[in-house]
Amino acid sequence: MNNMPREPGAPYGLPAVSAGDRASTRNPGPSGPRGFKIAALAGGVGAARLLRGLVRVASAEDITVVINTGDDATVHRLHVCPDIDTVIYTLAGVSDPDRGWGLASETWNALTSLERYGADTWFRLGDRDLGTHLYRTERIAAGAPLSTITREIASAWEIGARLLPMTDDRVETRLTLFDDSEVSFQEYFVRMKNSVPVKAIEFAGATQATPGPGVIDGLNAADVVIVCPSNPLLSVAPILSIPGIRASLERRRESVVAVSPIVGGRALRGPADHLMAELGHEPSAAGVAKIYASIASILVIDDQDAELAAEVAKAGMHCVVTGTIMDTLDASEALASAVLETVQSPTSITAGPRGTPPGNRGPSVTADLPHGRR
Ligand code: FO1
Repeated sequence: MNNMPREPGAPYGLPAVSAGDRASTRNPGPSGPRGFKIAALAGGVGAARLLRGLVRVASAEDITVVINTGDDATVHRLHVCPDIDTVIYTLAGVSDPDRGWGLASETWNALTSLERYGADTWFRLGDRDLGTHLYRTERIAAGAPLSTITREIASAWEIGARLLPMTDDRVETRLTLFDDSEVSFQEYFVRMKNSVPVKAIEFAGATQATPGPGVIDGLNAADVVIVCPSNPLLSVAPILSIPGIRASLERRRESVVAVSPIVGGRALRGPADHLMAELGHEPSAAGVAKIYASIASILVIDDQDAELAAEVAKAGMHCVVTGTIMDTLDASEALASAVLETVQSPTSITAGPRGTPPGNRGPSVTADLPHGRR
């Protein structure tokens, strides 16, 4: 663990972010001292928004991101990795701000041509985005592993953080519906607009898969592991299903901090709230705590859920209450700072309200574990 002295108002072991760093939208470069290692487990848009804040308060080269690939799909014979691309495009500052996925200023001419021919176009690939899928598909056909291709694509977008697919093997998230039919993640999420109740989720191929190169080492070497505010059952669970990953977090759960994707009983994006209910979990920050208690010791929840802090503590996690809605870059940065601060001392955290610049935080609400449960 890193024991660097902490500057006033700075996240743990990291200096306060300068105004210059905050002004830039694309990889501002290292703003913290080298050596404080951060690993993150990431799904799509929620994770990408936290990571865009993280690269502004920590040195990008000290950040390792393990990304879900259970959502990957073959579309028009192209290999599409939605979560990897969402993280890359967001960190590069080129993602579409409204959709959260795909590229900004996108056009859809190829899709329109496909429509003319009567092809299936429910999964929309934009013209600019197509280049990424064409490149990845060609490289896969040439025998390159997904981890190598991801490094190449991230490097082309000048991403400083190390982005790792959870595995180089094919692992597919599959959902069983109440009529016992089985659908892929994208069929459920996009085609069915995640509006059908789900009976079970499976990560096909997971038991035979191995973690991608650097994944276990990156998790073990990190001073802190962040579980990003992604869907616990559809985005984080596939990562944990890869043999070895869950165990590596369980062993060091004291320095694993999760951020709840559920705010006020609702998922900010996607189906996490109703999916949790359908699969027997309480759709709340307290329900998230019960899912994560074995792998993480700290849960960051939103101000709106402050009254759930005691329940989170009862589930066995230290609870930190702060603004978690990342509707601006500053909010992403403030949350990233607050998350890093939690590993300093979960019982005396100062995480300010949403949008409060680092170094100018108000008091937070924290709840500690019931006596004897540390
Ligand atoms: N999401 C949609 O809701 N509709 C789409 O047509 C769609 C296409 C798409 C293409 C490329 C890509 O990288 C992502 C895309 N997404 C689309 C997002 C994706 O389904 C989800 O965001 C993730 O899989 C969940 O994290």
